Amino acid sequence: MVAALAAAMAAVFLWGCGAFQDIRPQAEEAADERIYIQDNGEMVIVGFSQIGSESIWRTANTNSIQRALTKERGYFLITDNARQKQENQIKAIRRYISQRVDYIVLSPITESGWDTVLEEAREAGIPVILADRCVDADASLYTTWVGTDSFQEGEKAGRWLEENLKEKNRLYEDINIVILQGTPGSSAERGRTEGFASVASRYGNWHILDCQSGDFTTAKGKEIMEQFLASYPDIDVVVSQNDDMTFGAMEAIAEAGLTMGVGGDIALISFDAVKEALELVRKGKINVDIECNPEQGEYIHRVIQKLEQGLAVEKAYEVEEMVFTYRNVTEYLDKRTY
Ligand code: GZL
Repeated sequence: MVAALAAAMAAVFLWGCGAFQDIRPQAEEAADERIYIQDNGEMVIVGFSQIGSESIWRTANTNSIQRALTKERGYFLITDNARQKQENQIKAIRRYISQRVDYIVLSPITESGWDTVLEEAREAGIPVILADRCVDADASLYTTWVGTDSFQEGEKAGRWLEENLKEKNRLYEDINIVILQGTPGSSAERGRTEGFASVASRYGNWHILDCQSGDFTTAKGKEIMEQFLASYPDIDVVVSQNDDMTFGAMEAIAEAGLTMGVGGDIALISFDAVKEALELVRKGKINVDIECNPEQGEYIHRVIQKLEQGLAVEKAYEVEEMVFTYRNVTEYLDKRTY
């Protein structure tokens, strides 16, 4: 392998894992599907530690990486499903180190607890590419991060609520908000929570009544929403940090005899923008869905290509994202593949 030594240029850090450099695959590049393989003609072996299969988004993320790192392109991909346990991810990384893979791709379930195992990968000379979520560790312990700006996603949710209340002349009314958070300590949960708070903190009349984790799953999202409804009789807005939890919350709201969405008793702000949720946006059942793009495989493939050819790579790469409401969702719905 030519280039694990390619120095990753440390970029100026913004929030989370760093500044963003867009390497969206260009049409002309995509035409050349012959992928760089190692000088010795062997396949590039990649060990992928995936968090689990907790959500539609996660499955789409796994599929994106498996579609990009194919045998036809010169890869031998080993995928491990950690079933939402950090200790399983650490075991998988140690297995990949002992198997002497060429690259490790890691989607870290939480931000902390990675220094030791990332040190072991560095000592073994194996570059680590972070996918999706980020780690709170020395940036020298990973080569690059391909992900999404969850703080910006949270900000977008706050700005949508601001605009929506302005349109209804309710910006300075008392607004009662509950938040269904994702996995505690994940960069996705932290970014979305802090991003939304950066807008909400400007309004003393926005009351965040409660904030609990539904762990990004439908079942837990329903359970927490039932608790919220039992505790707070006058909820105006639910901020749900992924569509799977939103689906659970919707069941709880309906079972409580309340309405939701555009013109409903409770407004729903969701994240991910998977097809099933965008259908509900189109029907006005979900007010707004903040996209988090799981299609990261092609970005990871192009990063590995650069590294294999001895080219420097940036410290962070962003995938593009939108905000969907009933106003714009229809034109994108049919293109949504997950
Ligand atoms: C976000 C990602 C989150 C999604 C959830 O970057 O880590 O994890 O929002 C998924 O659907 O479970």
